[in-house]
Amino acid sequence: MSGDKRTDDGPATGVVIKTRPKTKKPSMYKVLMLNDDYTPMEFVVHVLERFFGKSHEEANRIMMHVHMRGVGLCGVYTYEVAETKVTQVMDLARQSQHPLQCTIEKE
Ligand code: TYC
Repeated sequence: MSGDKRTDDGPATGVVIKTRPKTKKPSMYKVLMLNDDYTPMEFVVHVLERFFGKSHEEANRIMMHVHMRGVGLCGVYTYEVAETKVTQVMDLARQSQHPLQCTIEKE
């Protein structure tokens, strides 16, 4: 018999040691919407649906929160995605001649 039973103290084989992959979680950034006196409520709701994937109900809730409190959270993204969302919002607001502003804040 000379099969797979270990009978000496030779080097162990087939032992897999899991090493932690050296990856880092990306920093995340909040996209915040700011209130103003002129942008129509429906426009803000539209923006939240179109660029932040919110349902009509959630978009309304966020818009009203911003309207009442001055600032509100649209979403949390990696830097490049957050930056793109802000650009998209500001471009559409400018085209539509609304003063709507949104900003990025590191989480
Ligand atoms: N305050 C605006 C109004 O009364 C509505 C509004 C809500 C504007 C949220 C901007 O981010 C905003 N028409």
